[in-house]
Amino acid sequence: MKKYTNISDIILLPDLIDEAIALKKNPFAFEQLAKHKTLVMLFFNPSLRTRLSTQKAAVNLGMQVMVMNISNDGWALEFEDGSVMKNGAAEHVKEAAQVISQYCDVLAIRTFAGFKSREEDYQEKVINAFVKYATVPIVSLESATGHPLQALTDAITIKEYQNISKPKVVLSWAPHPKALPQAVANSFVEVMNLSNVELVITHPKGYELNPEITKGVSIEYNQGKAFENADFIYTKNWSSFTDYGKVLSQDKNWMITQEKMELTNNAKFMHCLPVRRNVVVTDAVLDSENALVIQQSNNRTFAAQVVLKKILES
Ligand code: AN0
Ligand code: CP
Repeated sequence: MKKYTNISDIILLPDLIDEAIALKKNPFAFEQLAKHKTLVMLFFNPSLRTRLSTQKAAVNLGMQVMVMNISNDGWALEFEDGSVMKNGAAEHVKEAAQVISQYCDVLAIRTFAGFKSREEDYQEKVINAFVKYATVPIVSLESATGHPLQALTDAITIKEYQNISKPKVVLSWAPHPKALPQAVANSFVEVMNLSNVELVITHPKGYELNPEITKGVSIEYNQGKAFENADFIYTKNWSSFTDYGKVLSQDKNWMITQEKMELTNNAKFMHCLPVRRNVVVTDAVLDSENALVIQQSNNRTFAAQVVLKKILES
């Protein structure tokens, strides 16, 4: 693996999942692999799980880790080629990426959607600038339009908890007061498209995801109908793709409740976290035995560990 910024960087998903599960059983089996190697993690945005689990994953492989909250502590970066840097930005990504590369062996970056323009976000200007100018492999810790480490985690978790060979997996939109990226939903759809599952997406009209990503996936606007026979309910809010970055609905009827979970085939409940209780999902669902959110967050370590291992080995 040369980099991990996209689900398309995965070579063989089933093998990667099996290897992650093996690492979970024996996390220190490769503790010599990355001795004297360094991971730098740059955060343009907040994080709890990604920051701690990726650090833990690196340490499990014997790596050193340096973390920087670059938005607060670094110089403001310029990303446009040929710009006259008279305004806020003090340093161009062209230098910054090459400089950082000299201090590490893998560079991981979190950079959320800016919501200024759909074109800009879907061009992935920030992470692609680092891919272009850095001289070490890049790992996405969630970029403007994707969260591939989360999606790999989710595929691992589904593999662990499925009890039929082809489970029905429902990705359900749920309300949220703020405009959130499509990143988690996009990567989840992409990884499910590589998996042996029946995927159904349910959301209110107007919340259609990028049609290039959902091509061929069944969309059911009736949430209750979508939930019938589901084995996994994966919930996430996202803001509109067509009316880009807008919150079109906060309809409480889309919140995940115990009554809705009862329509399913005793489905497991999944969410990437952080989640707003009693807005996205009720306490009863989140506190139920069917909720996998804590187990999911544990798997973040092994998703990151298998990705770092693959990159270091290649
Ligand atoms: C972010 C998002 O929706 O992309 C990060 C999720 C892992 N969520 C929030 O900002 C609440
Ligand atoms: N799921 C996830 O990426 O969480 P953080 O934003 O806390 O890293």
